[in-house]
Amino acid sequence: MVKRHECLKHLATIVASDEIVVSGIGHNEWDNLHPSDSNLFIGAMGYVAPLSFGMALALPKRRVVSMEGDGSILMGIGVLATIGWKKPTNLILLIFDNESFESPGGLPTSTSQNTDLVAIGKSCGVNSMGCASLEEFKKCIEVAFSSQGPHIICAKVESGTLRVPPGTVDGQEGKYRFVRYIESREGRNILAPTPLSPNSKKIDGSEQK
Ligand SMILES: Cc1ncc(C[n+]2csc(CCOP(=O)(O)OP(=O)(O)O)c2C)c(N)n1
Ligand SMILES: [Mg+2]
Repeated sequence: MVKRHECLKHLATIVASDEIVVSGIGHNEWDNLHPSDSNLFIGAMGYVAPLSFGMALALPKRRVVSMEGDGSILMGIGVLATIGWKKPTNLILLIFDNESFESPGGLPTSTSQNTDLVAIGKSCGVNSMGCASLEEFKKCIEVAFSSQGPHIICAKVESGTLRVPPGTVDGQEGKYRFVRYIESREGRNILAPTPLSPNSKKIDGSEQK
C-alpha cells in the first residue's frame, strides 16, 4: 500500500495551476502542497464526484480532478453510471481507498470486504485503474493525464493523515474564492446578484440585461 500524502506530492508536480481540483478528504494536505484559487473543498461525503462531474460538463476545456475517500465515493456511487454514460473527457476521479471511514474513527467500509471500486468503474464504462504502490500510482497518473477521460484511479492507501498547518480560508470563503476565480477566468456570471426579472416594470425606461 501507498501513503496518500506520497500520491499527493507526486500529483502536485503534475497538476497545472489553473486546473480544477475538487477534494473532500485530503484537502488540507493538497492545499498545502498546491495552493490555488482553483482548489475547491467539499466537506460533504458523496458530493465530490457529482460536483466534479457537473463542472467537467460545464467547463469542457478545463481538466477537473476530483479526489475523495472510499467512504465518500460509496455514498454517491450511482454517479459513476452517469459518468460512464456521458463520458466527460476532461474528468479524472482519484479515490484514496483505505478501506475505512478513517477520519471519524476507522470503522471499515465495504471495500475491506467484497466491493471492488475499479470493477464498478469498469462496469460503468469508465477507464478504471487500480494501484497500490507509488510507482503504480505514477503510471496511472501518466495515463490519465495523457489520454482522454473519464478516468478513475483507485489507490489502495494506508491509513494516516499528515499533520499540516490548517487552511487559511473556511469552507464558505473557499467556495466564493473558487466561484470568483471561475467567473473571472471564464467570463461567466455564476453567483452575482440576480438581475431584474424580464417581466418587471422598469421605472426609469432603461433596458436591463
Ligand atoms: C454526508 C456526510 N456524512 C458524514 C460526514 C462525517 N465524516 C467526515 S469524514 C467521514 C469518513 C470519510 O470516509 P472516507 O471518505 O473513506 O475518508 P477517510 O476518512 O477514510 O480518509 C465521515 C463519516 C460527512 N463529512 N459527510
Ligand atoms: Mg476511507
